[in-house]
Amino acid sequence: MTSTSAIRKPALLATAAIAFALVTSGAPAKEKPKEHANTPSAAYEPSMNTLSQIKVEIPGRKPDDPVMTADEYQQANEIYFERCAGCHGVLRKGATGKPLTTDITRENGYEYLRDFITYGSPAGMPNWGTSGQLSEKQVDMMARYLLLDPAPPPEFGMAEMKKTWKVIVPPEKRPTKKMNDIDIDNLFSVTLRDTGQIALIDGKSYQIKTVIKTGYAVHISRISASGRYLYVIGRDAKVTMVDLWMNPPAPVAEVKIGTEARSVETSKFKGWEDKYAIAGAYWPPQYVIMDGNTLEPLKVESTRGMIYDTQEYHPEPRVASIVASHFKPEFVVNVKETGKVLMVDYSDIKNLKTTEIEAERFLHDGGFDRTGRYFLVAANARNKVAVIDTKEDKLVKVIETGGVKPHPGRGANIIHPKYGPVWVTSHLGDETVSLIGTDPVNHPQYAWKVVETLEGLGGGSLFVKSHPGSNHLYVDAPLNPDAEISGSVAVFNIDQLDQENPQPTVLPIAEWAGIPEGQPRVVQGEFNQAGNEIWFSVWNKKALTSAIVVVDDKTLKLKHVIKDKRLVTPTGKFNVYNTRKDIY
Ligand code: DHE
Repeated sequence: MTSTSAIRKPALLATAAIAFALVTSGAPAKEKPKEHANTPSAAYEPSMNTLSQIKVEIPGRKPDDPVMTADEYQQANEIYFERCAGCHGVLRKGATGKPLTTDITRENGYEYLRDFITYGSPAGMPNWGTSGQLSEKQVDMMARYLLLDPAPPPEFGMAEMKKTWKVIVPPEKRPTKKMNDIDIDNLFSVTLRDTGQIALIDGKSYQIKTVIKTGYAVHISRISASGRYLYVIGRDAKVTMVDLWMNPPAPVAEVKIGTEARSVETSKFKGWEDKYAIAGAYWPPQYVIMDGNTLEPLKVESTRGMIYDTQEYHPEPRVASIVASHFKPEFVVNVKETGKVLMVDYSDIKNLKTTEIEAERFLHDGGFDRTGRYFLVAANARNKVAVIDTKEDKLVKVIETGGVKPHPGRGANIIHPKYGPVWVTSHLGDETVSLIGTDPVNHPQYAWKVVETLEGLGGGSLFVKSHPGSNHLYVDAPLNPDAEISGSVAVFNIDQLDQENPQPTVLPIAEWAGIPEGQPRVVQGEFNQAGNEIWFSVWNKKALTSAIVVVDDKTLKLKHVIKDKRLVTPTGKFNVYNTRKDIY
């Protein structure tokens, strides 16, 4: 085991990552040094890859429009959606970045835009030109493109969805009992990001049971309450429903619910198990409730509307995380740009009732506390976490996390020796790991406060993980620029968290994987059903070898390395039991 001191570079990204791809007012920073270019935060802004593929035309010309061919406009539009829309919005009306509508860009003029794109700004706009990511020609093209009106991408309503909806195996033709010998509850669905596939891996033998084609740049998997069906979402907004009873498990239905999406979930409340699925889109800004058995789209709801605090209209509020309430027949839908949490009552979708909770802008990912009652969601660009009471349908509190850009995944629930039950998040922008008290009944003095902060390995952390049976808290740092850090995981001993300045053990996971090529990043720990081992993805470039490293949770020793040529760019892993029961 490597010692912590050798690897730790605590404040590595604290300042560099404070701002993430924001265009601020003021002049471009011509003197901007190269290292200001792409912080982990900037690199982690959404890329609208599938939206970029749509064909667009130059909107009606204005007399003083710059000259641009249709082909150039198309190319510039692709670059814009892939690199800029995540911050500045598909319609250029602004998100975490400033608006780039033509009233503003024309006021600033071509040269200003060209320099801004070339050199970036100290506040976080990447230096696309001087970093070499865009050529001089491309920068010139982008500056001219921004002086023209944007071409709004098409909507995607029920008619379009129905055209993509396929029931591959109708319910009546599906098996009536489990046809395979797989221990489904200990199966892992592993995202193979760059091949648009998932691998289903047996939690005991570590064998790949099957590989299934899913949507483009597939993102996450969620499991139906019964554990039989697996729902997967691609960034192209394609939902794939897999029947785990089939031999081998295979897709039984699919549908596209938009052009860009990130989240999917299924109904979990008693009496509603497996009844509905829901998916949320980045574009168009909407969520869709589907039949849980066939994926037939039943209800499409737009999220366009007013920002919770300024009460100004936002044209494209993206749907971020979605979870299913355990207390009511409700989905908890988190809307990024308007900062609202929607409690969508699915008990009567013909007369849909939604409770709209004011939370905080830029909601992203989150998870439940250990009781399953409180949902904690990161408003990452605001350095805050909002706590939602899913029993009362109310905001409990918005908490400053004390770090830069919290990114919990679903977070981790542990019992702190002093503060009782706490929920944990790490941060993209710095090394802070924040522990938030979650027990208003037995530990009211600590509830909804950051009771302790730990130092992880550095900025660029994406996920934390623990398990009720484990005495460890695991913190990754895959987006840290330092290869040694991004290839390692920090592990805190929960029993020792009441000691002064608890130090983690550092596990050199990438080294254990024994991959000589590339700079693989170690990402997202996921426990097996028993909670006695934790799996980490060793995520390399598409053409290079990747792996999954299995760690014994008791001894923190290497238990197994899964290597297989089908394991291309593994990232998220979803253990069937833990995912359907919200254990993390
Ligand atoms: Fe994710 C969850 C959005 C990039 C791996 N990611 C989420 C969720 C959202 C989101 C909204 C919560 C879903 C939910 O719970 O319903 N992710 C985005 C982005 O917008 C972003 C920043 C950029 C993009 O263009 O997509 C992005 N995500 C990534 C990655 O690059 C990761 C590391 C690798 C990959 O496979 O794409 C990645 N995201 C994950 C994982 C989860 C996730 C593994 C689920 C964590 C969990 O524990 O549930």
